[in-house]
Amino acid sequence: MNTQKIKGLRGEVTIPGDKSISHRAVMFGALAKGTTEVRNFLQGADCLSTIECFRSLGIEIENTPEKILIHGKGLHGLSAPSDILDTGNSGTTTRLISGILSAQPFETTLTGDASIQKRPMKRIMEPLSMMGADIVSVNGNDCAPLRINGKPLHGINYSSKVASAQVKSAILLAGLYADGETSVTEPVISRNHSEIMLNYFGAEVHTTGNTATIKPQPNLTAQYVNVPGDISSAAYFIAAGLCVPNSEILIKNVGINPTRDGIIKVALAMGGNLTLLNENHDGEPTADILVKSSNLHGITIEGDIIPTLIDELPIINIMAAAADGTTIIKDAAELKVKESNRIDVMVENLNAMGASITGTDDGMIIEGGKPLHGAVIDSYADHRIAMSFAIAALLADDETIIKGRDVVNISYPTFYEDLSKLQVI
Ligand code: SPQ
Repeated sequence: MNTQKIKGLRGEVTIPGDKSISHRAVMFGALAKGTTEVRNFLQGADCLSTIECFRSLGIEIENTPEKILIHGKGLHGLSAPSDILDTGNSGTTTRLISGILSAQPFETTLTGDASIQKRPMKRIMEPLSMMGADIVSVNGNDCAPLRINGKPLHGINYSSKVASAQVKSAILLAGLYADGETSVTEPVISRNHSEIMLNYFGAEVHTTGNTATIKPQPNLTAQYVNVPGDISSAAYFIAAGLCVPNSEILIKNVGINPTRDGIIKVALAMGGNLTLLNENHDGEPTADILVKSSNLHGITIEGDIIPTLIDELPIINIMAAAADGTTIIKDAAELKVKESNRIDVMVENLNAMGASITGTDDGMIIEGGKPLHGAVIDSYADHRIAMSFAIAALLADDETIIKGRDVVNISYPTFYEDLSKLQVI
């Protein structure tokens, strides 16, 4: 990507559907009886991987530009795939579908791309095995490919070491098929889209503190799902509006679920001029977000807020580089096991642009306020890295080139188009 330092950004952007919610709508629709209609579905490569996996499991899914129709066959309606399931680049698809496949009366092998084959799967293999699942890592390295031989499952009370919605969701989905209640306790609560949507489809999930409990179900019922805009995608425009001088951007229809809204809290704590408008609290809450250029200052980001902004930490690094003073990020070791090692990759690329950032065991320290200059950036095939540095490029002198720029297709296929629609002043 070639961009030059610009003087200001103005305009409006409507963010595409939430990736986490789009995945879950397809999965739960496939497990429900009847036709589930999904509006504002994210047509990103990760969510398309989920669609393809469920088609391979015998579910008819119609994908048109206006809506997705999932002709679900109920909890016991999946059939054995004729080939290995391909989960692409998607950790969410890989881990959640494993919970479902653990209870099916057939054997499945699933795998994904080079990045997926390095991401840790022991975190789901362990609890699913405790439930009675037969799930093995084919290469014996606790990563995909995974071979799953479905078995009758029993309920467990599981205490997870990591705050992970993917671990929690895999266990809850297996719990739908178990012989008794299943509960998952997390050290800190992670995004709760599965709990909300499972209840909407007729399951019984209760949350007390950091524990989610599900009862086994005879079936789920098809629903209408309108997917809110993805706050993780909105984050790039929040950062652009706050950090590029003379800017004002209205970001429309963004999901502001409190288990995902850490970026809003951080932007405000850094001194950002950010206002929520048109809040709607029916189902998954949404709002429009108005951001204006601000003089940001460094802060410490740690503890319970981390899971609510884990995917936004790369772009928060860019905001921190533009801010005055020091930003310290702690308790975010999970960044090392995402699509890339997001600590190492941020440190390498941001320093290449003239910033001052040091990696730590569980985060990073950024000395803000250093002028950024253009550089050649390697996205390491990670969509969030490519989008973060497209915004950093707007703050830099000279040209920035992003290697692997098209990886934005994973979660935000129209990202560059939407960015270039803003009026440059
Ligand atoms: O699906 P994937 O590849 O894991 O995607 C990422 C992302 O940046 O888009 C993580 F790399 O988001 C995860 C997120 O980090 C999506 C997710 C979900 O939909 O349940 C939960 C988070 O992961 P985890 O491991 O904390 O549960």
